[in-house]
Amino acid sequence: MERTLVLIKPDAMVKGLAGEVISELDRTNLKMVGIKLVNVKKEFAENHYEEHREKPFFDKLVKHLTGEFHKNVNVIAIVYEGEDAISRIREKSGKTFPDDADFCSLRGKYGRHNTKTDCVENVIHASDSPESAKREISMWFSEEELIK
Ligand code: FUP
Repeated sequence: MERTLVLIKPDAMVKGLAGEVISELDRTNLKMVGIKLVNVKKEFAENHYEEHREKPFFDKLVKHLTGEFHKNVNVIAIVYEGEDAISRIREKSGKTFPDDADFCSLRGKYGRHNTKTDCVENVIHASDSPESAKREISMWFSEEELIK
């Protein structure tokens, strides 16, 4: 049994795609055990993307998650639980870069590289390993906010 964190990122929120994303993720038949709307602050976004702190795209990544490119819109954070939850959600998400992602994946369908802002607008974040899932879930949710 695994848990994984999903974030519906500002590009998807501003385009009204939250329902579509959740419908698609529901088809995995994983159990949703936590969901909330979050106004992401800069320092929090920097901690979320800690592993990329030294990368040249870090600043853009943080600006994207805080909604700076998308009217400062909020983000939806969700925790899914079930067998192989991490890989099943990653498969629905598609590869990191929308141009590389399967056409039928969420990133393939709805993502883009915004050439004006040079930002990878890739619709969702999904934990990539049990270690990162554990760290990310504890950052975004308290124990009380998750269904037992
Ligand atoms: P993923 O786990 O698929 O979200 O991908 P990564 O953890 O490798 O990257 C996190 C975010 O950084 C992605 F959403 C997109 C962004 N990114 C870039 O903008 N440029 C890069 O070269 C790599 C990642």
